[in-house]
Amino acid sequence: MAQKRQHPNDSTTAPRYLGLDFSTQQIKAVALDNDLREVYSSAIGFDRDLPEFKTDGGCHKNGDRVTAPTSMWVKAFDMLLEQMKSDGFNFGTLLSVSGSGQQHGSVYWKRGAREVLREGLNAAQTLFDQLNTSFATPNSPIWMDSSTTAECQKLEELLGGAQNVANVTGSRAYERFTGNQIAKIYKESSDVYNNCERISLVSSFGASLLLGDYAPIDYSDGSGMNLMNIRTKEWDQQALDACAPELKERLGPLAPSFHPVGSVSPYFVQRYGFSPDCKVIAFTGDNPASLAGLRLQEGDVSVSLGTSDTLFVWLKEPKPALEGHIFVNPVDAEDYMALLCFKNGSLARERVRANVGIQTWEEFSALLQSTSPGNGGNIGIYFFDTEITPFAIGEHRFDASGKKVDVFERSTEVRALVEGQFMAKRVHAENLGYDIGPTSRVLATGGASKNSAILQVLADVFNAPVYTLETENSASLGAAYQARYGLIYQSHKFQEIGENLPAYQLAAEPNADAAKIYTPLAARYKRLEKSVITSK
Ligand code: XUL
Repeated sequence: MAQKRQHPNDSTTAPRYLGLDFSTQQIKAVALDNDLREVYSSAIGFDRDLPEFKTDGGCHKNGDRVTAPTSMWVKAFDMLLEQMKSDGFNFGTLLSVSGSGQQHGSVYWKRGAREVLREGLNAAQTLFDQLNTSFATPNSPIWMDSSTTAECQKLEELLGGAQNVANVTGSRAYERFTGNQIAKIYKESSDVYNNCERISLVSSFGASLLLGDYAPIDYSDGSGMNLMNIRTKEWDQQALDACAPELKERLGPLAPSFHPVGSVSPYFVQRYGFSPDCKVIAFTGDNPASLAGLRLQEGDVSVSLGTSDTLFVWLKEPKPALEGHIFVNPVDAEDYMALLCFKNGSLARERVRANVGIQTWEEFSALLQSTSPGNGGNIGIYFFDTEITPFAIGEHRFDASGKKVDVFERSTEVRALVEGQFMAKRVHAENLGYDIGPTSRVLATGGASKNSAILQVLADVFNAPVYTLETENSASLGAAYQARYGLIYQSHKFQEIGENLPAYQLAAEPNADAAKIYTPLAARYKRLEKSVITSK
């Protein structure tokens, strides 16, 4: 059964904005009213609601090749709309729709598919029945695929090295990035490539369904392909040529993430009662959409403390590096965002908790609070699993003199872990161009953001106040915000749309001497981290 939630007022005729999220395991819809309050949500889970596609976690894994059936997404979209219809959702109230998609995944439209989208859709039939033969390959590679190491090496070689690829495209070559995925398809299945008329990202694919035509790829999600120049916001010809011939025409144009790309196609007007004036705002990637959903501002960092930890950093002047990703900012195309993933998040926190022989987070907090900021100069680096940022593994402990030691006393160990994790975040954010300023804020989300002792360390290390907020569905919410913003961006700033929304909760403020302690300690951490890096 689909999950749904409906506000009692939903049958009203007041204006609505719709955000769709095409994520790895489900498609979700969130509708907001004019005050951006959620009035409706519904979701279709791929494994649960579409068992005929036999996916596990929304995909098929074959070694390091990971794909999803493209037509499953089409069918899920049909089901989601039918679900909304049977819930009595009034599609005619929608002024605009936007969406987000799992990043990097790609869709290969077959020659002739544009014609079907534009002219051939019959409102009496499902999209699935009419489009399931419109793809040059039935399987879309997704972000979990890691089978393109050879293509990455080739791209870095042809563009003069990893740092050069990062300077142009915002990231060094990554296996899941779409250019390398396209290069693999071209190399291994040239018939698929030759028979393909347009390549969409999952995001622009979703927009194309609604638009009844190929939607442009947006700047932010386009930054996750290793193909777009993040400064000129144009395709980089050298990168295109390194991946496959005649690629530019298959990718089509690019657009700012909050721009209207057209109105919904007559199919949706006839079948579901959308207004013919309902605008489609460019769809974007789920991480950029989440930045919008969190309502990040210039100077802000968001830290999601989950199984792995993820950082979004708002940047004015990006400095691409070998770790992390720079994307064009989804709500201000002149600015940028950095995305940093730290694999050793909660699992590492849980492991250290177990290692020091305690069962609860209360005891963990008590040990943390029994030690002083700066930990007497002791620094720990805990990469139990091979870390992504940086690429390194192992437990490393250093005393105040910089000497490697095998063990710390229990409370020192706990503080070393938490300080080490947050100094890593600060150092890598700074490496990409982040600069802690007087108005900087840290927004903490995820499981560990409930722990105030941990948040105090976060505030001290970043020397900035820490706020928390509930963010169960920041991607679909961000997409719905973009739907609203796309109608008014010419006269408003993105931040203005959220003026009536609840404020964030202040959770921790930095101690007066935080900068004095952590600026030099973070510099020391940076040097020590370098010394434990395994070269890639
Ligand atoms: C980001 C990434 C994932 C997907 C998940 O680079 O690969 O976060 O976007 O949906």
